[in-house]
Amino acid sequence: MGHPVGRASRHAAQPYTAHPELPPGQRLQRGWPVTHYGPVPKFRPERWEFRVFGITADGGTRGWTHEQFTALPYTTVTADLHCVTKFSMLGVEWGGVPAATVLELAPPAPAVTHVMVWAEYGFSSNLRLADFASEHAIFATHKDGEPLTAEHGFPLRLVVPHLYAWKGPKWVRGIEYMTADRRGFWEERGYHNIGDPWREQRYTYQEEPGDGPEL
Ligand SMILES: Nc1nc2c(c(=O)[nH]1)N[C@H]1C(S)=C(S)[C@@H](COP(=O)(O)O)O[C@H]1N2
Ligand SMILES: [Mo]
Repeated sequence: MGHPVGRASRHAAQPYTAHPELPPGQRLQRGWPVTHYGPVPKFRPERWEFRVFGITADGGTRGWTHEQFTALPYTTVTADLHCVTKFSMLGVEWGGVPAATVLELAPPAPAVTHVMVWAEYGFSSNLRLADFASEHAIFATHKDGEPLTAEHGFPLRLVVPHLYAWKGPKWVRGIEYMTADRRGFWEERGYHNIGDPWREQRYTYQEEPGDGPEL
């Protein structure tokens, strides 16, 4: 494990971003640490469902079984991962279903501005619809060609590479379309509502008017 850290390989491994440097305050991590709150959930395929609910275009909800969800078109996205605790991993190849595919198959109503991403045990993270709709946002089932391990989010994790990694829940189970912003798990607990690593938006106290709902 571990990615080459030379500059040339960094550029080769990171085709999508224009940034040649690490985000401010970040350092490179070799290997792949496990970072999350709470226990690792057990995957029970017969009970697993990916749900789209909230303010959908047709007013209904949409559910995919694990078999159905993993049968959706598979793509890869190569991206860096930036944890707010200051480690970054470069050039990770995620494989899975683009968030844009979910938006297409179960579209939000026109009034929707934000998405709450829900995971096992009630973990959640809120995103602006535009961040969720990014062409690099992916519901990943694989990393570097291998299925995710349990501790890294199997069977499914969201990856939103242009934001800090907590904005990508592991063990994700669904999304809720919202017409107003609402804070997710870490966003309610001192972390920045938007979480752009390039602007070093780590903590709530750094928020400016308009960055997030009233606390
Ligand atoms: N469900 C869930 N997903 C989560 C978290 C969490 O606490 N719970 N932590 C996030 C954080 S802070 C990071 S840095 C990444 C870490 O992913 P990794 O453990 O695969 O490195 O997962 C994110 N996804
Ligand atoms: Mo993190």
